Parts: sequence; C-alpha cells; structure tokens
Amino acid sequence: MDFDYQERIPNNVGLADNKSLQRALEHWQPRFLDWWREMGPSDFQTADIYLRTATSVDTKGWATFGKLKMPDYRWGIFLAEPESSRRIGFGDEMGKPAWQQIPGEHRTTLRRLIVTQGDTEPASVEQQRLLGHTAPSLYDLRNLFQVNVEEGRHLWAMVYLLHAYFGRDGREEAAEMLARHSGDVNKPRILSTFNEPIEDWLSFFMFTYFTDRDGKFQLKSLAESAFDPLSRTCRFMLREEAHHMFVGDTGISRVVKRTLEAMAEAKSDGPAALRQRGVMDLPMLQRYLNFWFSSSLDLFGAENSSNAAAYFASGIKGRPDEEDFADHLCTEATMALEVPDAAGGIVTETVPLRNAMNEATRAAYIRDCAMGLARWNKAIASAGIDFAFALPSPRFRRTIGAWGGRFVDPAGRPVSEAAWRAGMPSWLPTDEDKAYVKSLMRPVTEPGKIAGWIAPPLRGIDGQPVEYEYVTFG
Ligand code: BYC
Ligand code: FE
Ligand code: FE
Repeated sequence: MDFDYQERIPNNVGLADNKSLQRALEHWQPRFLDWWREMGPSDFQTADIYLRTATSVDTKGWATFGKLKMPDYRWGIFLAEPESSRRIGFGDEMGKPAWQQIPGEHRTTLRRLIVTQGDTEPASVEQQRLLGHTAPSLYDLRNLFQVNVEEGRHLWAMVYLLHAYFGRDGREEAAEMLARHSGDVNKPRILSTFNEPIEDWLSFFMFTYFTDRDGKFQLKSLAESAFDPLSRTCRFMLREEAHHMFVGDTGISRVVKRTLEAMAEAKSDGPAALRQRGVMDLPMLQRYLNFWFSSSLDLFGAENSSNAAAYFASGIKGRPDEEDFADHLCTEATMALEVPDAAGGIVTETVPLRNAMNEATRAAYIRDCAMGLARWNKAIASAGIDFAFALPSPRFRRTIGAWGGRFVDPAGRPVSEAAWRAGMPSWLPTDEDKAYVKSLMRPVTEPGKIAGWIAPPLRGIDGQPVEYEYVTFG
C-alpha cells in the first residue's frame, strides 16, 4: 500500500483517525520548517534535486525518485509493518507480548532514549549545513541533500513517538529538539560527536561512514525494543540509513582511488608532492579516520554501564540482531573488559554481560567498520603501494568510559602525557591538514564534472548516468 501524499503529514499510522495527535503534529510542523530554513542546508532551497522519497513500506520499490525542491520534500511518519503478535525477544520480560503502550515504570527511560536518538538527527543536518557550497560534483551535492532530508525525516520519526506516547512531556521534548543546536555553547546537542563541526567533504564522508554507522547499530538495538512502535519506526529508518553509509564508504573509496592515481603519476608518496597535485595523502586520510572513528566509539556509552543492564533487563533496548545470539537472558554470562589499572597499565575486569552490552554493541560496530578498511586496503595493495589503513585501538582518544581522558596511543598503549602530546600531530588532523583540505573545497557544478581530489563514482543514482544533472539550480 502506497503512502497518501495528499495528507498534510504523510503517514501510515492512521493520523487522520486521531485528531488531537494530528493537531499536535500539525502545530509542530511549521516549527520544523522554520528550523529547516534557518538551520538546514544553507541556500539551494530553490534548486531542483533528484531525491528519493519513501512511498511505501514494501521492501521492494519502497521509494520513488524525482526532481524536487528541498522545502517541498514531504517529511512523513512511516513505521515498518507490524509483526503479528510480536513478543519480547530478550531480558526479564522475554516471551511476553511486545508493548503497544508504554508501561508507566519505563516511561522516563524510554523518553530519554528516544530524545537522545532524535537529537542526533537534526544535529547532523546542522553540522552539514554549509557543505552544499563546496560539493565536488552534482552527484555528491545530491547525495548530501538526500542524507539531509532523510535525517530530517528521522527527527519526525522520533517526534511522532514523543507526541503519540508521552503527552505534554513529549510535546515539550519535541520543541526542545529544535531549540538545541550543534556546537551551541548554551544549548548543545546531547552527544559529543554531534557538536563537532563538519566543514569539509572529507569529514562528511568520514562522518557518514563512521557516525551514521553508529546510527545503524543503535537503531538495530532499538529495533529489538519491547516497545513495538519504537521497534517499527527504527526498522524503517534502517532502510534509509543504508544509503548514508554508502555515501561515506564510496566517498572514501573514491578519495583513495584518486590519491593512488596521483601517486602513480607523481611516482611518489610524499605528502608535499601529492599536495602539489591537489590530492589527499594516505597518512592524512588515516588521521581523519582516527578522529571520526574514536569520536564515534564514544557514542556507544561506557563499557560497564548500569543503564545498559537496566535497558536489557526490562526489554527496552537489546543487542543488534538479538536473534543471532543463543542466550537472550544473559543472567549468568560475563564479559572480560580491559580497563586501566592504578599503575598506568591495563588490567582485565570481568563484569556481568548485561552491564557490558554497550561494549558488545561497540565490538560489533568495530567489526562492521573494519570491512570498509579491508576494501580500501585492497585497492591500495593492488596499486602496489605499501600502506594500509588501520582502525585505532578503542582505547585511543576516548572521552567516555573507562579510557575517557586517558593518554593512550593509537596502538592502545597507555603513554605519558608528554608522549601523547608529541604523538598527536601524526595521529589526528593538524591545523595544516585542515587548511589544506579546506583549500581543495571548491564547488564543481557542471554535470559530469568532478573535483580533482576525488574520483568519479562508478555509477549514478537510480540507474541514471554519472553525468546526469542531479541538481538544477533555480
Ligand atoms: N556524549 O551509562 P552510559 C544516529 C552519557 S547516531 C555525551 O554508558 P548509556 C545518527 C550518557 O548519556 C545514534 N554523553 O550511558 C548518526 C550517560 O549520561 P547520564 C544515536 C554521553 O545510557 C549520524 C553517561 O554518559 N542513537 O542516529 O548506557 C547522523 C553515562 O554513560 C555519550 C542513540 O544514541 C557521548 N558520546 O549509553 C544522524 C540511541 N555517551 O545518564 C543520526 C539512544 C554516553 O549520566 N541512546 N554519554 O546523564 C542510547 O542508547 C544511550 O543514551 C547511549 C549511552 C548509548 C548513547
Ligand atoms: Fe538518521
Ligand atoms: Fe543517517
């Protein structure tokens, strides 16, 4: 069944039959649009962009592509189809029917999680708002805006839950979503990574690779939730999310490809020679990777977390792909954690698995991150270059959890503060790196043309050719 786009707020939740909810959301809608105009993509609001819009929850043919202006994109509320008589899949309530309403004792916890999830969505749009001015091609410009409108829709997904299930508190939280802003000193976004500026396209690709992938794992965890409307909304969001990670993955691949070409032309891997040719040297890409990977690891929370144990026990938040595990109760199981000891070394601490759920999810995330690196490294090896990207240790540059604020090198070794400071310029993007990357950021707006620091995509969007005019300026 296709969504009805005649409605003011397209939805598959029967909004027309719930007048007070419909009124509340219609009251929030103009505030969202004001936010989009003020904090969303700077300019380009009159451009025609080749965007996909969700049109049904069927797995096949769920989206339609066509040219439209961003303010005319229809942000809607779409939940995956209900599973008939779905039951809770883990924790102390396992086997009982999933909740269609929120049990009173879980209200505050669920609200907090939904607010935290929702807050990241508009945050990312704010972080990316200036990137349209320096897109390396129309293809990339279109992808940026696709990601932006869908993150806007993900905000709608959470705002729907807040309005529908949390009454007045929910409405207040929904208003606050538009009042906090990324990087705002007085009212920042909730989670650290979402206050980091994204001022260049390399950072955008790293963010969509590493940080949207946190989104994937958190949404998968919430898709397991006993609270069925949350589960269903996350399941549909995951479908859109795949493209965001694709943008990051292929973006980084294309940067690497262009660099390898320039290395062959220059017969050199020297950063100076490569910068003369206007490409990004591999060690610098590794520094950007170190930054965004380590920042994204913090988004999983502390490795030993009583919050996480409580979420699991109550059925509020599970593990990604919970059905793949043999033990859904985890009352006896433990997990060994490496934590700092008093003497500046590393010691193993064994904690109940329920308390280590954040760490279990982070480990799954790290394995997923590594797959892209393996592909990029294959391209580097095929070019005969002796270099390989590596994920830094999860102990490196953490601000949350056992290793938060510790001096650790990318290999995971605790080091002195002096050694750490001395190492930083080779571990994280330097001011010089940032200035260089910024100097490459010049818009390319001719169809089929591409900036010199990145290779063209292998194929276009939705079967269109690469040189298709993905954005027509109005
Ligand atoms: N920054 O007990 P802990 C996405 C706080 S991305 C700042 O370990 P818990 C997207 C924590 O809140 C997915 N604070 O926490 C991607 C807690 O505070 P309180 C977003 C942090 O609850 C790209 C304290 O530290 N979704 O969708 O086990 C573009 C103790 O920590 C941070 C979600 O996050 C941090 N990084 O786990 C667009 C899902 N980390 O209680 C979109 C919902 C932790 O002491 N959120 N803290 O005040 C959650 O499930 C949990 O809140 C967390 C934290 C996993 C984030
Ligand atoms: Fe999202
Ligand atoms: Fe995303």
